[in-house]
Amino acid sequence: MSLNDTPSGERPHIAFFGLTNAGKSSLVNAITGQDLAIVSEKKGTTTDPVQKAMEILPLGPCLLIDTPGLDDTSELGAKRIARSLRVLAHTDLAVLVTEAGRSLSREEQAFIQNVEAEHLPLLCVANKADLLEPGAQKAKDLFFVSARTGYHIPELRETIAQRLCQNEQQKQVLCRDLVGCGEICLLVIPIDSAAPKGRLILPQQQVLRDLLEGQAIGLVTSPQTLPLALNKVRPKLVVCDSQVFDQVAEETPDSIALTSFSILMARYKGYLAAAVKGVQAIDQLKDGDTILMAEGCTHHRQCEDIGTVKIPRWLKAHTGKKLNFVTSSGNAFPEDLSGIALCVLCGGCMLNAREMQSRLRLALAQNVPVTNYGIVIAAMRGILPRAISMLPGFSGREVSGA
Ligand SMILES: Nc1nc2c(ncn2[C@@H]2O[C@H](COP(=O)(O)OP(=O)(O)OP(=O)(O)O)[C@@H](O)[C@H]2O)c(=O)[nH]1
Ligand code: SF4
Ligand SMILES: [Mg+2]
Repeated sequence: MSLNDTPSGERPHIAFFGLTNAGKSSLVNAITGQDLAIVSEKKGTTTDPVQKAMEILPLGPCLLIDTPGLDDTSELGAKRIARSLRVLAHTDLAVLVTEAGRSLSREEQAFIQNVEAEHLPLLCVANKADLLEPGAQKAKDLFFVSARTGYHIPELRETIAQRLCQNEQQKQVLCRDLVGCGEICLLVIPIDSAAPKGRLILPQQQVLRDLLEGQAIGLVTSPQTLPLALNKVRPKLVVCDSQVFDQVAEETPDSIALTSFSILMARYKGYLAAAVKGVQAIDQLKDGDTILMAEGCTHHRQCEDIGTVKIPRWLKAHTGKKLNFVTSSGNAFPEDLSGIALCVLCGGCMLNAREMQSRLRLALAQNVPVTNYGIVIAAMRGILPRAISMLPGFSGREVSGA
């Protein structure tokens, strides 16, 4: 996916699950109208989840994910099944591909229970309908399709789009609810050696885009020209890069609302309240504690060394403790968090809301507090109450000592 495409975190994730040979890969190909996935009569052809960013009508940009079979009995089968199930963490709509004319297997039934436990939308389709006797395609709740003949494929695309549109309508906006039509939002973006050459990073682009959609006026300044900008305009909201939070807080009058890109992202991805609660764990950190810094992308990170160098240095100085730091990146979030005292998530602009919330649930289930980059920086600088108090549902008093 190029930088000009819709980011994967913004695309609904549609994942296809099922037994080996059910026709998952064939169905992905039929829906996209392209030979993306390898198809064969040999069981276990797909060995790793394969994802592809696509535009399919009438849905628009989305991410289709083909997975290995849920009944893979090969030597590596258990690992492949675990990888398939891990895909559920970032799936917005699960499609269970069964075969027409047979009843659900034990694995398929267990999968349905798994999806229901995650409160995830599920679509069950019975593939290979072409092999049924005419008139036999009536089973309740099952969508009869044929990847081979194209039978019901346009209807399946429509149904997928409808189910996902319901999700989209419930989505949290990024910042346009904070700055009204015609009001000014001033973005403070440092252009230093850590900034990528020739472009803005994704959270900055997304905030600008959201302001435009809300008919607000988005202005951009560097920290150096912030005083000049504030002399010329009176913004309703200032949004800054977390790294310059303290300088921006000092120079922005208290009467102007101030927050960071990272805090807006945590709200957008649905875990801000938990992250504000989780940050209070920094005051309980002890010598020898290990902190997990979880980044959402792999190499060519857009956030440079903020998670790996700067926050660790600032946290050690703030707490005065001898802390250890471990890092995870991309989709490789560890399932076992034993020995982790605090988990600090990045803004997660490359990941979808479900993935961020699933990381949160996984950590909280193991009693590991979770917070995020911008929140931990704001808390260390003593400006967290101010940085959240303008957000609906927050007053700033959520932060202890505020
Ligand atoms: N008759 C018929 N055969 C189909 C249909 N869809 C897929 N097949 C065949 O079923 C076999 C398995 O298809 P795949 O798409 O590779 O199945 P899969 O679920 O991805 O299998 P694994 O990757 O092994 O888990 C192939 O021989 C396909 O040609 C269909 O609608 N009708
Ligand atoms: S590290 Fe996180 S916030 Fe930074 S660019 Fe990657 S996904 Fe986005
Ligand atoms: Mg396959």
